[in-house]
Amino acid sequence: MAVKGLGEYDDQNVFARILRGEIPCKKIYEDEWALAFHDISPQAPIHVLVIPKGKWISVADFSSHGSTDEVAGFWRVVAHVAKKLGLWESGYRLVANMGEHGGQEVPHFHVHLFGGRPLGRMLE
Ligand code: IU
Repeated sequence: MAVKGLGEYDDQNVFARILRGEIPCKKIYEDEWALAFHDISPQAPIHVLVIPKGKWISVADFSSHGSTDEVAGFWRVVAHVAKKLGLWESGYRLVANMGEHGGQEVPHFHVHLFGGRPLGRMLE
């Protein structure tokens, strides 16, 4: 079920718990800004989630409580992971679902990174 509203951050959401090490993940990369891991239900040969360390639900939180360093640090991890997975030459797709209409299920901001095959114009 998609996230209804984009209000208060829920410390018990599954990605907050993964960040705290309470739930395991197949980690690809982690630094002070972000964590990247394989999606539990991959929709492409490569399907990775990159999540910021900050308590952000959506991009709106970039401006309300994300420092420039945090925002830049997060996006650098996205680029680093794409390179690490060998996707810079072939290309890849980034998707971020926001709120109910965006189909967001986990209320901690995340970017899906899809790759490993031609993806067509859109996934859905
Ligand atoms: P969404 O953009 O919020 O809809 O994406 C959430 C993703 O998190 C989705 O692709 C799930 O397969 C994925 N996921 C996960 O990797 N590990 C988990 O424990 C849970 C969801 I719950």
